[in-house]
Amino acid sequence: MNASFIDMSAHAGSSLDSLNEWVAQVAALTRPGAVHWCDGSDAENDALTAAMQADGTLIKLNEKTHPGCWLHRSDPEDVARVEHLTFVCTTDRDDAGPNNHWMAPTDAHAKMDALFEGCMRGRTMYVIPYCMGPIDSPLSRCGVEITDSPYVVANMRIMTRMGAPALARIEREGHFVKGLHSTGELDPDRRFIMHFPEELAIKSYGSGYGGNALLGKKCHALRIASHQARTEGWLAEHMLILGLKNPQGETHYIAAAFPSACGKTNLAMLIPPEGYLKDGWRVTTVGDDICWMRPGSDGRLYAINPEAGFFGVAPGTSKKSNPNALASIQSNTIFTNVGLTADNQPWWEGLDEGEPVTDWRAEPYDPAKRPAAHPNSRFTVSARQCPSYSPESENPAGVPISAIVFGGRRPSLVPLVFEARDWTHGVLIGAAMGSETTAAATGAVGVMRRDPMAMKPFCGYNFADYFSHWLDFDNGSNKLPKVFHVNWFRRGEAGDFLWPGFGENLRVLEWMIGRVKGTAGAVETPIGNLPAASELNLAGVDLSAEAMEKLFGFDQTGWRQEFASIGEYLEEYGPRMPQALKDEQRRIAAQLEG
Ligand code: SAT
Ligand code: MN
Repeated sequence: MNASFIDMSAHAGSSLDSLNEWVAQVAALTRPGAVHWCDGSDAENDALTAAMQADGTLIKLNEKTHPGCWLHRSDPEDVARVEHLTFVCTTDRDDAGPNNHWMAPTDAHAKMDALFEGCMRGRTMYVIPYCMGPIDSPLSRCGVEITDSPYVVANMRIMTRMGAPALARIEREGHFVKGLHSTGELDPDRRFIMHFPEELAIKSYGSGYGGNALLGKKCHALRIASHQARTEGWLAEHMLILGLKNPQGETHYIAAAFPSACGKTNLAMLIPPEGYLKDGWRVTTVGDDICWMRPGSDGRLYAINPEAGFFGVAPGTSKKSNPNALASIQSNTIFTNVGLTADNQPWWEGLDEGEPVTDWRAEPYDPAKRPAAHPNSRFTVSARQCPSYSPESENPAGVPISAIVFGGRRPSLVPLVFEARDWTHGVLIGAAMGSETTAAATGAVGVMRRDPMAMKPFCGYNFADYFSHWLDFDNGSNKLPKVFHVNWFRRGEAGDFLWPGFGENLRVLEWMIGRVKGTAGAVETPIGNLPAASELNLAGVDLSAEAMEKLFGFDQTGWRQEFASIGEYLEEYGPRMPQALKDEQRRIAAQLEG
């Protein structure tokens, strides 16, 4: 590792002055024993990995079955995002909005700098230049994360384009997002994730967990980027991107927003049901979590995946639910907080093969005590290892989006799929999204909350302004995608899921593309267009009468209540909430009265 140490002075005099200056300031504050500039090379990664194996940060998994795979066990109190400790620090509190925790930037800097003071003594400070998106794409944006966690370095290497090419782009552009991170003492009482959108800066202290510590991901690519996107005329969204190829050989790209741990990875890697496969239908994966979109010269929205890897939820991933993900994570993967089999293979609930002997806390597995894998245990793997990986992921121009899909976990009321009448209605559908909470964040699981566009934890500014920004894309010249809402999680009276999901979701995507092309029919209702009974191919799917009614029906009384609640929600944002959205809510509420 010493060989790849670069003296900070190596960059002096170049256009990296501001980067050098910032690194020097951070070093003066945090007092590391050494500074390492990451170049992203294999040699650097090998050296770091060996050091982490030696000190127990990484545990080698079965090299025969899982070559190049590692297990990391995090602190048991540090296993998920911490929304209550995540702040957006804007000069004006209203710019952060009721959707964010807020602190004045000067107070936040003072609080964080006190925590960072001397925190890297005796440790190595890593400087990670990274690019979110293909290195040559005008849609991509760069950042630098400074961290004292080698685990973060190893994950950032998989999740972003990290190292020398990113540093070269930063040198060319002269600007970047500044992210400062330390695991600190991992004390939940000394843990904060602070964002300074006006300064394009992030400070994160006290957690080593993914969304809190891999600053390129949620902190940069969503919270800071959503702010940048608003000022620059694009969108930074919590969406997967998939390519859907039909038997005629046409590929349509779909972007879909679901809250964390609601199946984005599964949908992005979907394998069509047998008959569809025979006919030539294919799904290719561009991204599973984040989507940056901007109008191209033809007025269509073009999207890139700013990430280079997947940070997916392990539990529930199986040959049945997501064979592509399972195939991806057989090698060169970092597992975090999963269980182990007797022969050192990774194991989690829902894997459907093998037996755990050790749980994620390194104790003998006892189902009465705790699950083998933490419900939010994760795998980190390069996107290129996915059998459905789309080479279009590297296209600097991005891919044209034909449809945008919103969805959440809704056990009742919400049908399988419906289509927005137009863009404004689509924005309302996104703004009104609700979902049950999951283990991806600390706090109660299974509680219904509004999670507009799956961005509740990730929008770096006031939701009212965010909805205005979305509405502004309908400017008369853009050719915007059609907008849909799906609900894979509708339950019956007995509590069972009514829709089989997974591969069968392709049937719903097929209907959407039929709508985009004008070949599929729909029934108009006040909440939007539902598939006419004969228009969604259900051949070979066994659905009960209850399922048919609940998945494809429209419950006027239930929706009347839902729209009253949506109206109240919009009012919470006061006068900043765009009138057009309130009018749309009122128009539909009035129709529901009829
Ligand atoms: O923890 S992450 O934010 O990286 C993953 C997620 O919750 O979506
Ligand atoms: Mn996510």
